[in-house]
This record gives sequence, structure tokens and C-alpha cells, in this order.
Amino acid sequence: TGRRTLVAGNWKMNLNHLEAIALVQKIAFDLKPAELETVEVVVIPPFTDLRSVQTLVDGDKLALGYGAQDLSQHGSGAHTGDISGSMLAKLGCSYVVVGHSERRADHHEDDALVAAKAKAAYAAGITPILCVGEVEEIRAAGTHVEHVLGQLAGSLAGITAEQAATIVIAYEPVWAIGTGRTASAQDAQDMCAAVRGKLAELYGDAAAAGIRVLYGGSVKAANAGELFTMPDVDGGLVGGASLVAEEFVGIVRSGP
Ligand code: G2H
Repeated sequence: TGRRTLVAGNWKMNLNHLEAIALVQKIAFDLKPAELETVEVVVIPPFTDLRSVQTLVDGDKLALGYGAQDLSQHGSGAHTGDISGSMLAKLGCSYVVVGHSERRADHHEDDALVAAKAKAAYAAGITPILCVGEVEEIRAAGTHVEHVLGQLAGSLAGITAEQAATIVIAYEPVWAIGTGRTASAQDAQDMCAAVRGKLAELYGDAAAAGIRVLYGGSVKAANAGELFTMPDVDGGLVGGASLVAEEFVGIVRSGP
């Protein structure tokens, strides 16, 4: 497809600082340079680990990307507790997750806010990993495709074609997150293809053909291979399994 497989480990609110450093070291030590050329590998630790991850990656010239789990929609100012895109850029982040279902649920983030955060990421020169996905009731009702495509369009409001060309979309069915239940490879493929279709409608066929669409939701070494061979699944956003170096490395090795 010409799209480079991306495996991103979303650590969520896990690990202490020493564990975080040890995990980055182990991943970097286990993966061979050739493996890191074919698959793009990214870790997404809590904010409090980012400076140390930056030091490790820069100091040892590791071919490992990293990013943050969230950012403020604002550029700077009186927003207690928030972290800006430019702060993340100074820490060397190349990616930031926006619109994760846990933030949509825990912090009432809606599509308009997610779009504002994606814009703030671009303003700081950081690539958003934009998450969409349906809850179980919506899948049961059979309206999951229109729901996810609606979320996608709403969360991309105001994002230009030039910006969208570099975006990463992650389809994460909420019923598969942290539950051990993975969408079937065919279900993942069907939704990722529908997402690409919507991207083509919004930004044109050529742009859509270049945008990476990931699957997320209980990805592990045992199921990653089947998921990643699907034509419209360009990698994975991995939660629980990204906290164990062997599992995460196993997922990376499931790439093309
Ligand atoms: C989905 C995923 C990572 P997990 O949230 O973003 O988590 O792999 O634990 O289901």
C-alpha cells in the first residue's frame, strides 16, 4: 500500500518513572535497526515520563518515536493543569493522541473539542493520532459505521487537506478496549476501509490513500499479525500489551 506500518504503545496512566525508563530501554534493546526501518514504533507515556524518554531517545539516537496522550486546545495562558502543544514539541514529541474514548468519556470531550485539539497539535508541529470508535450498544444497533464516520467528520472539522495528509486515525471500538475482546480482523478491516472512504470524500482519493488508519482494542502479539495483513489496517494503537516489552516487540514483529 506504500503506507508504513505504525505500532504505537499507549501506556495510559500506568508504570512508575523507573519502570517507564526500563521499558523504553528494553524495547530499544530488543528491536533490531532493520525492524525499526520497516515498522514505525512509537511509545506514548504519561506526561511525567516524557523528559526522560526524550533524554534516552536523543542520547542513544534511538529510532523510536514518542508522543503524548493529550494536549490542551489552547496555545498558552491561564489553563491550570493543562499541557500545551508547544510544551510537547519542546519535549520532542512527534505525536499526540486526541479523542481517545477514555478522554471522551472521563472528560466529556466532544468532536468539536477533539478537532480544536487536533488543530492545536498541528499549530505546534505535532501529528495527531485521532481516535474514533463506537460503544457496544451502537454496534448492536447496527449503526456503527455511520456513528464512527460522523465522529470522524466532526473531529476533523477545520483540519485542512494539507494537515490531514499527515494525520493518523485510530479506529478503537470501545467494547474491545482493555476487555480482551478484539474486533475480528474483518470487522477491523471493514471499519478502517469505511474510514478511508470518508477521508477520500473529505480530502480526495490521493490523500486518503496515504493516511494511516490504525486499529486499537486489545491488540496483542497473538492477534496483531492477522489484523496488520488486512489491506486498510496500517498498524495498531496498543494499550495493555504495550506495557510488557516482549508483547510489544512481538506486535512490532507482526508487521509486514
Ligand atoms: C485502546 C487500546 C489502546 P487496549 O484504548 O489505545 O487499549 O489495547 O488495552 O485495549
